[in-house]
Amino acid sequence: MRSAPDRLRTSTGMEGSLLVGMLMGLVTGAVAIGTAHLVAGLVNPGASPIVTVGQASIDATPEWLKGWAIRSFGSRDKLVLLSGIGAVLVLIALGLGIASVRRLWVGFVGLGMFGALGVVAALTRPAAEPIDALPALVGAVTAGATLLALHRRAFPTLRSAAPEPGGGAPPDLDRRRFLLAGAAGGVAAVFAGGLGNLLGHRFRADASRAEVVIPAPSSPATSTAGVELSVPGLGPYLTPNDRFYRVDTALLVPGVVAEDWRLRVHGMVDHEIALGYEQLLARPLIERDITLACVSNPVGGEYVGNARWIGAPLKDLLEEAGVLPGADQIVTRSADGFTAGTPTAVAMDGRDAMLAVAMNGEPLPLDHGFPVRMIVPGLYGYVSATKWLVDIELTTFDAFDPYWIERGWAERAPIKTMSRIDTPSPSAPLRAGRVPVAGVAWAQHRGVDRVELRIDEEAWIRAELATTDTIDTWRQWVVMWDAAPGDHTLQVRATDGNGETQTPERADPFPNGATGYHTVVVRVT
Ligand SMILES: Nc1nc2c(c(=O)[nH]1)N[C@H]1C(S)=C(S)[C@@H](COP(=O)(O)O)O[C@H]1N2
Ligand SMILES: [Mo]
Repeated sequence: MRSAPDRLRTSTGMEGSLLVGMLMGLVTGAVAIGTAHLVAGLVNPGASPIVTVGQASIDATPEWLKGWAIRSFGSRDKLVLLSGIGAVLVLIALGLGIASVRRLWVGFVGLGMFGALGVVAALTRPAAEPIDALPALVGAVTAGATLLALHRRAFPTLRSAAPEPGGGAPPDLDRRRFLLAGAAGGVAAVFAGGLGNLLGHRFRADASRAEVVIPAPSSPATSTAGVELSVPGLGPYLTPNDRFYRVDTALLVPGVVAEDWRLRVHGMVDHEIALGYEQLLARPLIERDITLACVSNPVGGEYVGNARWIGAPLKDLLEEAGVLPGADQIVTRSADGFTAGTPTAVAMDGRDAMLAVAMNGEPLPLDHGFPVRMIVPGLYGYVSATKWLVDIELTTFDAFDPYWIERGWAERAPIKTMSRIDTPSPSAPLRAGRVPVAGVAWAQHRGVDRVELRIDEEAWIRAELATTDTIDTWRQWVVMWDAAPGDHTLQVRATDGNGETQTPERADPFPNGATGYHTVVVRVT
């Protein structure tokens, strides 16, 4: 007879071990599929057992059953079949789990058989590669380890005691440790599976991007002769894609496949529009150089870049949809649920607001919003530049607060006039003599008319400006400086096309963009 406290910790009985077995089976099965799916996400999403075993099962389903499924469920037939297969797998997992309580080897044999099935299903797919066996193998091995760990947590006493010949008293159970381990296993399985899914999407999006051909724009960008000053240490006029800053809320880049992409234009419009990627590419496309900036960019910071974008004008699309009076906000939504709100009046005022599909001569990189993002010259990214764009809703500022507005950032955020000193850098050794001081200045959609440099609080010196063919990009500037030995403070300021000069007042990026003069201290020897 057990004493009362002992009974509390270890009481089991028939139903107890039945439940333990079922949970053990479910968690083990989930870990098998979750980890296999994760590995597939890394090596080849098509090699996930969910795909390979699912496909093999569908292929092996007798015709009469398939016919019945199609007749009864139409286009959802495959989902129904897969759910049926899933239900069978759950039952098998439950059974194996229950059997494993007494005879752990039964569980291992079962896992071995499923692992083998997964490997065969993966390797017999058309165009299979040896690596495709990996997901099922890893799934089976981690599931085996999970089963062992759960069993040890559940029955710590069983390890030492010799197994009793069938029908003995149920083994002792450590319920708390088992439930904790089971929950941890379940969470890990779901997490691994979800991660595998995201990675897998990224794979497919990469493949889809490789297939994309961007048509020639009907309105190409004008020539850029003279926009580039060649000064060592000054960055290029067009920022290469792999050096373009990236800012978003996505933990993992959403993998959107171009062929699956749909855009909905709805809300306060006369008629909704739904559009696929090919239809978007078939529209007249414009090509423009536009400098994008993040509101979080500190004075002198790197969260700004200039690219040559190709896209379909947003205005045309909105005119086709017919914007209803009063719809003062365009809310754009991404595949991962991010939202931005752009003033309708700004998008419609004739500037080159576009649904961009290409960046610097390539389809949009995944990190920068493939397949489609929005670009609106003159507005910070968080109120305009939605990446992985899937939805455009005409609404009002009163009716909806987008992502960053909910978090306190300004509702309307035109880009503030800003200038930056790129060279000389404070860290580099500088020799006395004639040195170029150079950088960029931007005031998108107002244009940069003047840049001035001040050295050691003396008079402002007017910088030489690179040419420009648009008011939507930054402008490079340079001043030749006779640098004398000693420490010197360099400061820059720009004046926009409306004659307004940058304020010297220092402000943090929150809530609508930083201000102040970029100031660099250099040591000349
Ligand atoms: N889907 C999505 N789009 C987004 C964001 C985001 O978090 N998610 N961030 C915005 C912000 S704050 C900026 S500054 C720009 C940056 O674009 P980039 O990463 O291509 O430079 O994207 C905008 N578009
Ligand atoms: Mo941003």
